[in-house]
Order: sequence, then C-alpha cells, then structure tokens
Amino acid sequence: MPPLAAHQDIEDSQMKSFNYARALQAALIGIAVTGSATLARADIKDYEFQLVDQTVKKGDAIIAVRLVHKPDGKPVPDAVIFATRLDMAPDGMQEMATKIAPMPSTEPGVYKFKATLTMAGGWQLSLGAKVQARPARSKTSWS
Ligand SMILES: [Cu+2]
Repeated sequence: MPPLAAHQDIEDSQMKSFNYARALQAALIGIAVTGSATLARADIKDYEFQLVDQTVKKGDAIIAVRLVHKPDGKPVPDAVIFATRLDMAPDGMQEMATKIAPMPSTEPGVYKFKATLTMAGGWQLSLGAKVQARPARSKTSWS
C-alpha cells in the first residue's frame, strides 16, 4: 500500500537520523578549559584559554589550547603552562581523572597536551599559565 509505505519511509529516516544524532553525541567529548594566569601586575581576567579544536574524540587525544590576552585578542607565546588536572567534573565525575602530558607546539600561543580520554562526555582541563612580562613597546616618532 503506497501511502503506508511512504509513511514508513518517513518514520525510518527519522529513526535513522535520531540514532545517528545519538551515536554522534555518544562519541563526542566536550572539553571545558579553565585557567589561571600569574604575572606581576597582570589581571587573571585578562587571559583566557581557548580550545583550538572542538572535535576531540574518545581515546588518545591531542588537546590544543590557545592562550589569549583578552584586551587585544592576541595569542600569548612563551607562557609557562602547567596542566593541573583533566577530569570529568562537568559530568559529575570529579574522581575520573586522566593523565596529561605536555607536547611540543609549533604555533605561537598554542599549547598542546596529550591525554587518553577514557570516556565520552564532558571533561574539564584545568590549566595554569605563567605569563612572561611583555617588553615595553618602544615609542618611535616620525617627522
Ligand atoms: Cu566518566
């Protein structure tokens, strides 16, 4: 019966997209990055860690974060970054932590870490940054 068949097709495709969305959600990892910065006369609120690649998957992962100086939006190179903790606090599993190892990075202001994300869901990466004092800008006047 064509009308019924057509109806079933619609139901099937809805079911498929629903399952697909669920599967996608289950495989995804969300990482919230929290950070603190230390520098004499610098305001912590002026610095922010941003996750570079939002598509982190379960398993062995490279997590790249960019340290940004918020007032001018510029990445901050040469900061000493110390990863304090990577755990599943956003999913209510603070006790579920995984090891993090710093990795070399080629892009200034981007800091990389290697970690094994044992479970899909929400993770929180807590980072600390020791920011180098910026050299004072020389004032040049043209006449
Ligand atoms: Cu967990």
